[in-house]
Amino acid sequence: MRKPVIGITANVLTLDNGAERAAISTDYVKAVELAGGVPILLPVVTDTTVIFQQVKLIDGLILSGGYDIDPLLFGEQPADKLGYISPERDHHEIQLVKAASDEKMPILGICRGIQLMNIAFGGTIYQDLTDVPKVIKHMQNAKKHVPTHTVELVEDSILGNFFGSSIVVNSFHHQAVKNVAPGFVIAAWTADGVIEAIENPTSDFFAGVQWHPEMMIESQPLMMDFFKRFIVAAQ
Ligand SMILES: [Mn+2]
Repeated sequence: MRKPVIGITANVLTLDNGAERAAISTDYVKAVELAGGVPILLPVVTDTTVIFQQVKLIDGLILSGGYDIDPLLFGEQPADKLGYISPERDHHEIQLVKAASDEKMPILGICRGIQLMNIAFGGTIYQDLTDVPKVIKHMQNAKKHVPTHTVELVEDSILGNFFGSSIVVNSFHHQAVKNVAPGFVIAAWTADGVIEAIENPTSDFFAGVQWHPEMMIESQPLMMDFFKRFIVAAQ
Protein backbone atom coordinates (compact mmCIF):
# COMPACT_ATOMS: atom_id res chain seq x y z
CA MET A 1 0.00 0.00 0.00
CA ARG A 2 1.18 3.48 -0.83
CA LYS A 3 2.15 5.39 2.29
CA PRO A 4 0.89 8.97 2.69
CA VAL A 5 3.40 11.72 1.89
CA ILE A 6 3.77 14.24 4.70
CA GLY A 7 5.23 17.65 3.97
CA ILE A 8 7.22 19.15 6.85
CA THR A 9 7.88 22.88 6.63
CA ALA A 10 11.55 23.85 6.77
CA ASN A 11 13.44 26.53 8.61
CA VAL A 12 15.94 28.83 6.95
CA LEU A 13 19.06 28.55 9.12
CA THR A 14 21.86 31.06 8.68
CA LEU A 15 25.29 29.59 9.45
CA ASP A 16 28.14 31.55 11.01
CA ASN A 17 29.72 32.00 7.58
CA GLY A 18 26.49 33.51 6.25
CA ALA A 19 25.42 30.45 4.25
CA GLU A 20 21.72 29.64 4.45
CA ARG A 21 20.36 26.12 4.88
CA ALA A 22 16.83 24.77 4.48
CA ALA A 23 16.70 22.53 7.52
CA ILE A 24 14.50 20.71 9.98
CA SER A 25 15.06 18.68 13.13
CA THR A 26 15.34 15.01 12.28
CA ASP A 27 12.87 14.30 15.12
CA TYR A 28 10.02 15.28 12.76
CA VAL A 29 11.40 13.08 10.01
CA LYS A 30 11.74 10.06 12.30
CA ALA A 31 8.28 10.54 13.82
CA VAL A 32 6.59 10.61 10.41
CA GLU A 33 8.54 7.62 9.11
CA LEU A 34 7.97 5.51 12.24
CA ALA A 35 4.26 6.40 12.17
CA GLY A 36 3.95 5.03 8.63
CA GLY A 37 4.29 8.13 6.47
CA VAL A 38 6.77 9.35 3.88
CA PRO A 39 8.38 12.56 5.16
CA ILE A 40 9.44 15.25 2.69
CA LEU A 41 10.88 18.67 3.41
CA LEU A 42 9.03 21.74 2.15
CA PRO A 43 11.64 24.50 1.82
CA VAL A 44 10.66 28.17 1.89
CA VAL A 45 9.73 29.39 -1.58
CA THR A 46 8.05 32.63 -2.58
CA ASP A 47 6.20 32.03 -5.85
CA THR A 48 2.53 31.32 -5.09
CA THR A 49 2.20 28.84 -7.94
CA VAL A 50 5.21 26.93 -6.57
CA ILE A 51 3.66 26.90 -3.10
CA PHE A 52 0.39 25.54 -4.49
CA GLN A 53 2.30 22.83 -6.31
CA GLN A 54 4.14 21.89 -3.10
CA VAL A 55 0.72 21.23 -1.58
CA LYS A 56 -0.25 19.05 -4.56
CA LEU A 57 2.72 16.79 -3.73
CA ILE A 58 1.57 15.91 -0.22
CA ASP A 59 -1.23 14.10 1.58
CA GLY A 60 -0.73 15.83 4.95
CA LEU A 61 1.05 18.94 6.25
CA ILE A 62 3.13 19.46 9.39
CA LEU A 63 3.89 23.06 10.34
CA SER A 64 7.10 22.66 12.31
CA GLY A 65 8.67 24.64 15.12
CA GLY A 66 11.08 27.51 14.71
CA TYR A 67 11.58 31.22 15.08
CA ASP A 68 9.08 33.82 16.26
CA ILE A 69 6.35 35.08 13.96
CA ASP A 70 6.30 38.62 12.56
CA PRO A 71 3.78 40.55 14.72
CA LEU A 72 2.89 42.81 11.78
CA LEU A 73 0.97 39.78 10.49
CA PHE A 74 -1.52 40.10 13.36
CA GLY A 75 -1.59 43.86 13.52
CA GLU A 76 0.94 44.51 16.28
CA GLN A 77 4.24 46.37 16.43
CA PRO A 78 7.24 44.31 17.66
CA ALA A 79 7.42 44.02 21.44
CA ASP A 80 10.75 44.36 23.21
CA LYS A 81 10.98 40.61 23.91
CA LEU A 82 10.21 39.48 20.38
CA GLY A 83 12.91 37.12 19.10
CA TYR A 84 14.37 36.55 15.63
CA ILE A 85 11.75 36.58 12.88
CA SER A 86 11.75 35.22 9.34
CA PRO A 87 8.95 36.94 7.39
CA GLU A 88 9.65 34.91 4.25
CA ARG A 89 9.01 31.70 6.16
CA ASP A 90 5.84 33.18 7.68
CA HIS A 91 4.60 34.10 4.21
CA HIS A 92 5.38 30.64 2.85
CA GLU A 93 3.64 28.78 5.66
CA ILE A 94 0.55 30.99 5.71
CA GLN A 95 -0.04 30.28 2.03
CA LEU A 96 0.75 26.58 2.54
CA VAL A 97 -1.69 26.09 5.40
CA LYS A 98 -4.47 27.91 3.57
CA ALA A 99 -3.93 25.84 0.43
CA ALA A 100 -3.71 22.61 2.46
CA SER A 101 -6.92 23.56 4.26
CA ASP A 102 -8.64 24.14 0.91
CA GLU A 103 -7.52 20.64 -0.08
CA LYS A 104 -9.05 19.30 3.18
CA MET A 105 -5.87 17.40 4.01
CA PRO A 106 -4.79 16.65 7.59
CA ILE A 107 -2.77 19.48 9.11
CA LEU A 108 -0.71 19.36 12.31
CA GLY A 109 0.91 22.47 13.74
CA ILE A 110 3.67 22.00 16.30
CA CYS A 111 4.96 24.79 18.60
CA ARG A 112 5.46 27.69 16.18
CA GLY A 113 3.09 25.73 13.91
CA ILE A 114 0.05 26.13 16.19
CA GLN A 115 0.75 29.86 16.37
CA LEU A 116 1.24 30.12 12.61
CA MET A 117 -2.04 28.35 11.79
CA ASN A 118 -3.89 30.53 14.29
CA ILE A 119 -2.52 33.73 12.73
CA ALA A 120 -3.15 32.47 9.19
CA PHE A 121 -6.86 32.19 9.96
CA GLY A 122 -7.19 35.48 11.82
CA GLY A 123 -6.04 34.82 15.40
CA THR A 124 -3.34 36.47 17.49
CA ILE A 125 -0.48 35.33 19.74
CA TYR A 126 1.38 36.60 22.77
CA GLN A 127 4.69 37.97 21.51
CA ASP A 128 6.15 36.94 24.86
CA LEU A 129 4.58 34.97 27.71
CA THR A 130 5.77 37.49 30.33
CA ASP A 131 2.53 39.27 29.32
CA VAL A 132 0.59 36.45 31.05
CA PRO A 133 0.07 36.96 34.80
CA LYS A 134 1.51 34.17 37.00
CA VAL A 135 2.82 32.37 33.94
CA ILE A 136 4.48 28.99 34.59
CA LYS A 137 7.78 27.92 33.02
CA HIS A 138 7.23 27.21 29.32
CA MET A 139 10.91 27.23 28.26
CA GLN A 140 12.16 24.15 30.05
CA ASN A 141 15.78 23.49 30.93
CA ALA A 142 15.19 19.74 31.06
CA LYS A 143 16.10 17.51 28.11
CA LYS A 144 13.86 17.73 25.08
CA HIS A 145 11.90 14.52 25.66
CA VAL A 146 11.23 15.20 29.35
CA PRO A 147 7.65 16.21 30.15
CA THR A 148 7.67 19.20 32.52
CA HIS A 149 4.18 20.70 32.72
CA THR A 150 0.62 19.44 32.85
CA VAL A 151 -1.88 20.17 30.09
CA GLU A 152 -5.62 19.93 30.71
CA LEU A 153 -7.55 18.84 27.62
CA VAL A 154 -11.03 20.16 26.87
CA GLU A 155 -13.69 17.49 27.35
CA ASP A 156 -15.25 16.22 24.14
CA SER A 157 -12.73 18.02 21.95
CA ILE A 158 -11.10 15.89 19.25
CA LEU A 159 -7.73 16.11 20.99
CA GLY A 160 -9.33 15.60 24.39
CA ASN A 161 -10.93 12.39 23.19
CA PHE A 162 -7.55 11.25 21.94
CA PHE A 163 -5.26 12.28 24.81
CA GLY A 164 -7.68 12.09 27.74
CA SER A 165 -8.36 14.77 30.32
CA SER A 166 -4.77 15.51 31.32
CA ILE A 167 -1.24 14.83 30.07
CA VAL A 168 2.24 16.01 30.95
CA VAL A 169 4.24 17.44 28.05
CA ASN A 170 7.51 19.13 27.20
CA SER A 171 7.61 22.89 26.64
CA PHE A 172 9.96 25.02 24.52
CA HIS A 173 8.13 28.25 23.76
CA HIS A 174 7.98 31.86 24.86
CA GLN A 175 5.02 32.73 22.64
CA ALA A 176 1.52 31.18 22.57
CA VAL A 177 -1.94 31.55 21.04
CA LYS A 178 -3.81 34.55 22.48
CA ASN A 179 -7.07 35.10 20.59
CA VAL A 180 -8.20 31.93 18.83
CA ALA A 181 -8.91 32.29 15.11
CA PRO A 182 -12.53 32.04 13.90
CA GLY A 183 -13.36 28.43 13.08
CA PHE A 184 -11.00 27.06 15.74
CA VAL A 185 -11.62 26.09 19.35
CA ILE A 186 -9.33 25.67 22.35
CA ALA A 187 -8.50 22.01 23.01
CA ALA A 188 -5.95 22.29 25.84
CA TRP A 189 -4.57 24.69 28.47
CA THR A 190 -1.98 24.91 31.17
CA ALA A 191 -2.81 26.01 34.74
CA ASP A 192 -1.76 29.60 33.97
CA GLY A 193 -4.41 29.88 31.26
CA VAL A 194 -1.97 29.57 28.35
CA ILE A 195 -3.52 27.80 25.36
CA GLU A 196 -1.61 24.62 24.52
CA ALA A 197 -3.76 23.18 21.72
CA ILE A 198 -6.38 24.31 19.23
CA GLU A 199 -8.40 22.41 16.66
CA ASN A 200 -10.82 22.98 13.82
CA PRO A 201 -13.85 20.94 14.93
CA THR A 202 -15.22 20.55 11.40
CA SER A 203 -12.09 18.76 10.16
CA ASP A 204 -10.95 15.20 10.74
CA PHE A 205 -7.44 16.37 11.68
CA PHE A 206 -6.67 20.08 11.67
CA ALA A 207 -5.01 20.81 14.98
CA GLY A 208 -2.10 22.52 16.62
CA VAL A 209 -0.20 21.62 19.78
CA GLN A 210 2.18 23.90 21.67
CA TRP A 211 4.38 21.06 22.87
CA HIS A 212 6.78 18.90 20.82
CA PRO A 213 5.32 15.38 20.44
CA GLU A 214 8.04 14.48 17.91
CA MET A 215 10.65 14.78 20.69
CA MET A 216 8.71 12.38 22.93
CA ILE A 217 7.95 9.42 20.65
CA GLU A 218 10.56 7.10 22.18
CA SER A 219 9.57 7.67 25.79
CA GLN A 220 5.82 8.31 25.46
CA PRO A 221 3.85 5.80 23.36
CA LEU A 222 0.87 8.16 23.34
CA MET A 223 2.90 10.72 21.36
CA MET A 224 3.89 8.05 18.82
CA ASP A 225 0.21 7.11 18.57
CA PHE A 226 -0.61 10.76 17.94
CA PHE A 227 1.58 10.72 14.82
CA LYS A 228 0.02 7.42 13.76
CA ARG A 229 -3.42 8.97 14.09
CA PHE A 230 -2.25 11.82 11.86
CA ILE A 231 -0.85 9.44 9.25
CA VAL A 232 -4.07 7.40 9.22
CA ALA A 233 -6.01 10.60 8.57
CA ALA A 234 -3.71 11.29 5.61
CA GLN A 235 -4.16 7.80 4.16
MN1 LIG B 1 4.03 25.03 27.40
